[in-house]
Amino acid sequence: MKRAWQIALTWLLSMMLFQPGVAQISYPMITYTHPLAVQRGQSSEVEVAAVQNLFGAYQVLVEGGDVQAEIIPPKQEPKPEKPGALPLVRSIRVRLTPKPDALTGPREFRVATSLSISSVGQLLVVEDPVIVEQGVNNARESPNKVSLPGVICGRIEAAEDVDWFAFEVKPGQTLSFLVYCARLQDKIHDLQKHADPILTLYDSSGRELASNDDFYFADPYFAYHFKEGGTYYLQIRDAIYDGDPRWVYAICITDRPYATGVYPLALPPGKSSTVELLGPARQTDSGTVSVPQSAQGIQWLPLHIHGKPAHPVGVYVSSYPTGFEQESNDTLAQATPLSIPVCVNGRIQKPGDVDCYKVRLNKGQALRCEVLARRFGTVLNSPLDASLDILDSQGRVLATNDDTSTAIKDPSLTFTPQADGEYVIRVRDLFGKGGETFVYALELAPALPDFTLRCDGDKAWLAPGGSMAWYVHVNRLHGFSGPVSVAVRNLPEGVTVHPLVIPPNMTQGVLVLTASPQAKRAVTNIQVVGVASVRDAAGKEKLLERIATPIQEIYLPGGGRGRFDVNMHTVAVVERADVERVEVTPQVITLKPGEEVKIAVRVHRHPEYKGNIGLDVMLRHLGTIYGTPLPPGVTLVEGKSKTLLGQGSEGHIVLRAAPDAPPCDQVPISVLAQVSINFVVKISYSSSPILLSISPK
Ligand SMILES: [Ca+2]
Ligand SMILES: [Ca+2]
Ligand SMILES: [Ca+2]
Ligand SMILES: [Ca+2]
Repeated sequence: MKRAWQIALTWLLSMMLFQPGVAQISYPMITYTHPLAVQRGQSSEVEVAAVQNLFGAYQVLVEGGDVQAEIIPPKQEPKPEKPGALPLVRSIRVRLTPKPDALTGPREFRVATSLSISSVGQLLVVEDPVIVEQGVNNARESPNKVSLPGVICGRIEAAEDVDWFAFEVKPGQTLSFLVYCARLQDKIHDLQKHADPILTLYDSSGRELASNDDFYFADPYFAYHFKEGGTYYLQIRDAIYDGDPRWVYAICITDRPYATGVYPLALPPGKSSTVELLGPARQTDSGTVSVPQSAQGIQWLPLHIHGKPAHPVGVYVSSYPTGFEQESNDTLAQATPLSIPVCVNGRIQKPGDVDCYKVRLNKGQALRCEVLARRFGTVLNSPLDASLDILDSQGRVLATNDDTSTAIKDPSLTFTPQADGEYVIRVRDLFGKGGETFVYALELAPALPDFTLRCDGDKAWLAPGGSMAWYVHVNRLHGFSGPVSVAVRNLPEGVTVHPLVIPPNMTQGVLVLTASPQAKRAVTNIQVVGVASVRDAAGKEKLLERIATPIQEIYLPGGGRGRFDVNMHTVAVVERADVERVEVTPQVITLKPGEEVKIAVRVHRHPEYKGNIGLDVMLRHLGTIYGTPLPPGVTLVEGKSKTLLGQGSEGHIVLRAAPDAPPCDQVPISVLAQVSINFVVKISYSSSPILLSISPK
């Protein structure tokens, strides 16, 4: 069997021998993994499929470090369809081996090829044996017979596809049925429409016993207690009978205890805590969760039941002391007293329940209040749709919030009291619902200067001598107004990044990653880290470090550029690119307010790449700016710039400083040379950074 590099070499040689084509190198966009699940402690083979090209795949990086992955060489060497073209590889086979004690649950992964790095793919680590859907199972009369416990992996592969499974149950058994499907599709780059699975249980006479559509967001879950033994049937389909060959699913069926959630939801770090188990198949009342000392924020941690390891649960780890609500606390007079800072655990335990807390606040000292209960795209899945109010002691509502943002349905707010005194914080369900599973954590802490970072660009792949750009966005919080220094940790050998400081009057900056001309093929997961000096509660200066959340571009129906948070941030050195280098002159610019500068751009193409190239200084799509390094008062003069190079290689960019542009000092900007892959996806290669200053008037 040939190794990937030998296959790549064969291909490179073939490129030299044959007529050149218009090779547009994209990144592979992983669409599905089938089977979706792999059993821990076992080696199993899965198919990983992608849009664009997986040719030259040589390594799979799996999140978490507890799953070994090995690419199985193809039985037949991929051949190009046309001489000179790249062989097209739409799927690869990967052998996955999760460690025996690997945490069960979803994992992100990426495939590194000699030409690129893929978008994020998803796989699921499970405890029980994997059963793969076989043949025609579209009717109750022709089901796949499965033995339990097990994890059924299949696909809703076409419109009107309905998958039937039959299994034997012992009298008195309680089984949990848990589906992973829709919630793994949100991070998939190129999946225009998403599945909405619905799961239904039938007895042998065709009577419906249980059904669920949306429990974990769009994915179903239910449990059923079987009084009588015998054969039972399970059906899965899309809620509107739609289908797609890329719609893979896993149905985890077990008779072990299963908790859909725990109370308390907020746990302290560095401790083992006893928790109440929630949900119809918990089978026992309590378990324990051990939180590592280093854990912080939303976590997926193993639950222990009767001292034995069970499945993981989603919890929130707060850096503040944890507290508990004390019922009755439905009225202002009954409010549970708290001292700040605190992360208090509460539950809207029946319809109409209201939870009130009272705190003493001083005039002018801002308080941050945040509810954590249910967050799309995370493991927090309380049914509570919380609403948060701040009231004065007379019961007047001073501040209120339902949703932190369109993406975060949990409420949060910052409240600055106008007078010293006692205030009440009130939590309830927006629609007056409630129940034992309606748990939440409420974090109350002084609103101290802070910031968060997001990075547009979740992956970069660099040919030797080449550069790519990422846009880092800073969200300054609670009066923080200082500069943020940004660096990148764990870059592959031969890759460097230019220093970036996002000045106080800017909210974003560009990171230009560059591979040295000698850099060899490599791939690593990296971290983009921001550091800033802030004042703590005592007014002392301290350094605050925040890690950027990588955001992956997602292809939206209709051609929009969507974005979704992912966990893996990856940089690779590849063997070649369509654009080898983007040369810009000058590289250091000082403008007076009102002045213009012309930047000459020369694109060094790969000899094989003859297609169109466009230039820009901003990351834009359909009129929306997703990233710009330009300081305030500096604009791109479109009319004087030559950005559409067609099949040429030379252009220019004209920038203008407005007459009132404020001064700035050596702000890095860069020029992008863009190759269109399709209507939506552009691959942006970058120049090295240009340092732009504006002198004071
Ligand atoms: Ca099917
Ligand atoms: Ca559903
Ligand atoms: Ca309550
Ligand atoms: Ca209450």
